[in-house]
Amino acid sequence: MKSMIQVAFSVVVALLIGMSASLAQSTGHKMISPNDLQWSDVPSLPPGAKIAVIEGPMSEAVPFTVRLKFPANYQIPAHWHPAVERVTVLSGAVNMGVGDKLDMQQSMALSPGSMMILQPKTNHYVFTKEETIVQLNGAGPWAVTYVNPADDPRNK
Ligand SMILES: [Cu+2]
Repeated sequence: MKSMIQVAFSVVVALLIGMSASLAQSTGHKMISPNDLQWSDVPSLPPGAKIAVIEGPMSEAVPFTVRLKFPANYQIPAHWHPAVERVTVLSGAVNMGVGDKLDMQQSMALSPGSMMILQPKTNHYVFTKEETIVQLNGAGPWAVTYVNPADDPRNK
């Protein structure tokens, strides 16, 4: 009988330890340094961009934080998102414009420290002249919809 109680006790302890471990994973705070970032390709953007997901995933209804790295002379044709897009420039410069078609004459250059907050379903475009890193904050589920479907790299 005593051993039964001991077994039951250790099962409860094991469950509690397991629960606190998974709680720590879902609510634990994160300390991220640039060296921790793992960069990968971005199927929804023209080739050349890299993404590092810090918080997410972007496909679920949770807050996300990602970094995007664009090479020099990179362009993202006009597109929109289903939710508010918050862009903070970390390095380089991002040129952004609002409209249905990429127009290099109609844009604003955002330098490091600058931020842009874009409302859902606003057509906008991006281009760079130098390598640029931005941070994107928003809430999923995220999507990129191109004004002209032919611009969508997933259709190529
Ligand atoms: Cu965008």
